[in-house]
Amino acid sequence: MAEYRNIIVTGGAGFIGSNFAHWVVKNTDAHVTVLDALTYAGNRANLEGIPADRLTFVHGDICDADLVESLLAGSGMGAADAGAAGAADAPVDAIVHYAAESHNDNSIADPAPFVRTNVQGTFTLLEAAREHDVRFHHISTDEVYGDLALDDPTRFTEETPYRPSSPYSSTKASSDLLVRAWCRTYGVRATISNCSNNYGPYQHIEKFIPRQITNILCGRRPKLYGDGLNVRDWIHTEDHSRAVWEVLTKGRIGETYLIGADGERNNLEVLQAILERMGKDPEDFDWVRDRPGHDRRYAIDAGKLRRELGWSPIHTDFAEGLEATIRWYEENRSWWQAVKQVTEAKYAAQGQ
Ligand code: NAD
Ligand code: TDX
Repeated sequence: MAEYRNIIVTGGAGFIGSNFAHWVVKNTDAHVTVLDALTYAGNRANLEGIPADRLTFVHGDICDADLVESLLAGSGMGAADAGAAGAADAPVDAIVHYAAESHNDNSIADPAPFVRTNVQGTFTLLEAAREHDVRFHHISTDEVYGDLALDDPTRFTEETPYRPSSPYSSTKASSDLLVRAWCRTYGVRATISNCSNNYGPYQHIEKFIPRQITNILCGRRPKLYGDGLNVRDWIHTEDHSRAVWEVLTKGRIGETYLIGADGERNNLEVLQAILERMGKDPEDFDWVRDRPGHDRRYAIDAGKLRRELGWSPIHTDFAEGLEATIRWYEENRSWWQAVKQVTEAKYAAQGQ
């Protein structure tokens, strides 16, 4: 099992990256250096509670080759928070790459930032990892495999051909291919994980579950796309973090691992579970315009991860995980309230 002392977590101020940063600090001895541009989706507050001597925060762009190079060369901490300066004296020995433009609807409205961050940004990091021979783990998505029919008996595996549908998923697929090529051609010590839909605390309220919870909390009606029968395979973000750690420390170089927790549910079911838990009538929502190119169903077979690395999810009760997530948004109104108006105005302009 490989050991790491100082890990760069790109996108560590976003939803899944910040959950991973908290998990690493709580469960390992590694120091975390977060590199995050703090786009609309990043929030420095997501990292609150992590002791200053375990975290270095660098406010910067993964497309900034000079900055990335200086971080790996050990001279880039000038951009770090004053409070955390000097906390990380060990050289960076791994990059876990979460930073991305991550929302499908945004990619349909304006794909340009997706090509820049997801493709150019991954290229920039890979070049630096190659130069400094740093272990690289790439966070990707099940969406690279396209979608499945509702009655298809199969699920995605590591062998499923790539067939991305949206500007978002096509840029994630592109970044995966770059990682594979850099691994094979240049010997970059890389792995890839493709995970299903995450839920849990700190998820931006543009995404399905927190959008509906916060709609109800501020007296708006939830919004369901299309016929509501699209299926997503839900996993609690803490289970994703645990799986990424397994792949980082025990995964075979050059391999891809699919991460999923057998959590298939259609959107209508999930929305009605939220309405019910929040004391609302199950029909108290609006049907809205469907997403163009909307993927029908995602489903992950995580057999390889379970067999090879011994991982299994601990959040196996979706109702319980959803309940805790609802509570988190109820108790952390100040975290989301300021961006609710602008998020909903954007959706309203799209008829959603
Ligand atoms: P998010 O949008 O919540 O967070 C993305 C973070 O990246 C933000 O903090 C943002 O500031 C940062 N960022 C964006 N552009 C940057 C740049 N150019 N330089 C540096 N930082 C930048 O996203 P998320 O939902 O936490 O997703 C994280 C990763 O996990 C992504 O790679 C995504 O493709 C992948 N993923 C997400 C899911 C999901 O369900 N949300 C599922 C599977 C895989
Ligand atoms: O208001 C809504 N109503 C609705 O019906 C929203 C925001 C979404 N939906 C539907 C669309 C999808 O079928 O809910 C489902 C989930 O939507 P999103 O939260 O936008 O997630 P999805 O498009 O499935 O992508 C997510 O999982 C894979 C993440 O955003 C990606 O980053 C990840 O790669």
